[in-house]
Amino acid sequence: MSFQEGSVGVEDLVLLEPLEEGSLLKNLKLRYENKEIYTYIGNVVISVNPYQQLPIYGPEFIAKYRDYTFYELKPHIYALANVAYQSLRDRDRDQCILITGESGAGKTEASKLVMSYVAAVCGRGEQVNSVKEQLLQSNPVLEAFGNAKTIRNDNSSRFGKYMDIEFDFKGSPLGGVITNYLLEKSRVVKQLKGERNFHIFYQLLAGADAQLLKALKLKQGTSGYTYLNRDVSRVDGMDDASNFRAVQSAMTVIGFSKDEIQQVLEVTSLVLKLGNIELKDEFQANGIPASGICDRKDIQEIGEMVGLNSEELERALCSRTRETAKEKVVTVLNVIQAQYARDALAKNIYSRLFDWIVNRINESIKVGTGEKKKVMGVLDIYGFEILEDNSFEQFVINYCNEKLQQVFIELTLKEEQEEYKREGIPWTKVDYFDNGIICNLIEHNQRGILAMLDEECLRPGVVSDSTFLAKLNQLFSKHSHYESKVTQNAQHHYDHSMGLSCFRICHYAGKVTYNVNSFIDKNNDLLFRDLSQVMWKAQQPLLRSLFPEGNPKESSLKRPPTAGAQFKSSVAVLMKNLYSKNPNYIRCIKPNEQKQRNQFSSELVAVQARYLGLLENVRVRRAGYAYRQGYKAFLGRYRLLSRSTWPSWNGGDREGVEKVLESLIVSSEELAFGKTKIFIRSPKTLFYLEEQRRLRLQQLATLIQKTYRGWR
Ligand code: AOV
Ligand code: MG
Repeated sequence: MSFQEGSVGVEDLVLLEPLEEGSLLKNLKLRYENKEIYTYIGNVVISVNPYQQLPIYGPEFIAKYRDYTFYELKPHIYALANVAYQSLRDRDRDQCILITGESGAGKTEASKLVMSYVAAVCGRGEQVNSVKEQLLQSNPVLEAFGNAKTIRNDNSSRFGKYMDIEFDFKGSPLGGVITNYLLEKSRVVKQLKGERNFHIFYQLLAGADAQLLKALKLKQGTSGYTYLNRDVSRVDGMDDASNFRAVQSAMTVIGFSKDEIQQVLEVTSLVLKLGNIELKDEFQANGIPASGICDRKDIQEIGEMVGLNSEELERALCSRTRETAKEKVVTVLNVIQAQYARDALAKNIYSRLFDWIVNRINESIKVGTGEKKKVMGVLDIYGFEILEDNSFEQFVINYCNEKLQQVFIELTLKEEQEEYKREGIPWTKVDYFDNGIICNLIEHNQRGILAMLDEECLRPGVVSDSTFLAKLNQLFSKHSHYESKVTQNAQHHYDHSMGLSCFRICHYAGKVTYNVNSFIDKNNDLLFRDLSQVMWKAQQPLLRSLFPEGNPKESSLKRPPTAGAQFKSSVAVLMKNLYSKNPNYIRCIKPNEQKQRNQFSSELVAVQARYLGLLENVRVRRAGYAYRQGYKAFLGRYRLLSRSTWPSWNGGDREGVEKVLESLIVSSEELAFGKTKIFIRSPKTLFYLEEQRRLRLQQLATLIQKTYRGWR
């Protein structure tokens, strides 16, 4: 059924027969087994992680895809990148590339393929090359600080990333802007069994020479650090030491000064050393439990390294000052509270360092505001997560995916229908699920779950995760996408798998049960002021700049927005940005849980295919037309195929297109004439047209050569 010689299965699922889940999976499997990891649904690319290096990348392939139109070669990310780039350059249409899929499905690799393709085809010259280098080198730096080995992926991005690459009118890159979302900072102090902390810690300990280690007051090897899991320190096939050198050199290319790099490493080392500060029980004279530091060595070394008063740090770790309008009240912290304060400080320092690094990169790649720019956005963001134990992090990640699904629905499905309507072409209605109701459940300004959470966080009096849950239960007891033990009871179907401290949301991709434990805490994301004040007093400029609220002149009453509110507003900005661009989709699929090549688990893929909405996507495409183009552009490209329109044509564009198509063997069912555009049902027909055009061009070239010889 394929339109490409020598291909396996169908290259475009639009051509699938019969159209159902089983055949879709079979087709993906067959192709995967033959190392064809890419498949289209119209202009959407499905990518199945090969877990092996395939010989389909690099300059030779880039050159090939650059010279052909979308359906002429085998499906490839390069083809998608090419269409996006050309349409940006030639048609002045801002683009975005949305890459989704679950952890380990290949999103980050796909985003790097897009970037390397665009870098290879766009502009030349010393200035342009240096911009390209900076953009590309941002990857190793962000991965060192933002990626980690997890059970599901040895190089898992623990943050979401959106990057706008900006071009001038000729299509040469000028620079860009990176936005990062929600670094998983809990990883800094604790990792699951079999997982690692962020790569940079291991890179630093493996790659720093004796002199640097000494300056950073570190010992070689990972075994001496509490914040680094004991059970894994190395990842197969990953060379931490050489990656450390690569990161340093990438930072230099981007424009970090030597001094800045040193400060970044000092702060990184500071986090490790904080973890080694052991706390012990102490009691005040009146018997009240307090806490103290077991061994002052680490805290003193921290003090020396970044120039802060280690006694003040100790005091801030073990006690807390509350300020009221009239007085300051100091309370001592018990060991559990002091450990909590220490870990909160470590997480805060690291996540603020990460934000600082992103900002610093942005400073280097920033483009002047005066210039007119064309933009290509690349979004590489965590896919939908259903873990055994789902918490606040999964909740916001899944919220983001719910919003992305909404963009997908609205832009792809609705746009498609609306375009047919505009063009006056009959449309067979395709039913699809509109997930607006779920988005609303989470994000509604007054009555959404996030708003309820904020309300609880800000409410005076005793608040807890359970008062928050009680509120949700009361408010959403009748909501069709909300469940909890309480509301279930009311509905008489009792589910033993759900704990009392849980609520469940029926996401578009499936049901997810969230445990409310520490929702309030994570949303509040507060750092005791004592700690930020000590950090702000550090002599090291970088560390100091990370804690502006530690400045005593800053009002202590101003409350920073909650984590949920921040995330919601950054998602809103992202959505606005995406809606203003022409979307291109890469849907990544993980073929097996073992990270193994040549293994395709149909069950695992079926789940992903469902929540990526692949079948629905094909249905819409099929009900419609795979290809469409304005009459003028179409005529421009194909008019040489008919004697009526070549070499000259004086009539209207639409009549011209009719003449061209009359002269070819194209069934009328394949075509629809809209008000401004011609619609072609299957890619096959397009491929046929392209082939005819190529033959005709060859013919014309020969003709010209002959004539030219005749003249001589
Ligand atoms: P992710 O970005 O989707 O997961 P990655 O892009 O990091 O997943 O891919 C995971 C691993 O799969 C990579 O480290 C490669 O080993 C392999 N891989 C992916 N794509 C390819 C490819 N095209 N060719 C060869 N190997 C590939 V996460 O960031 O965890 O959500 O959080
Ligand atoms: Mg990733």
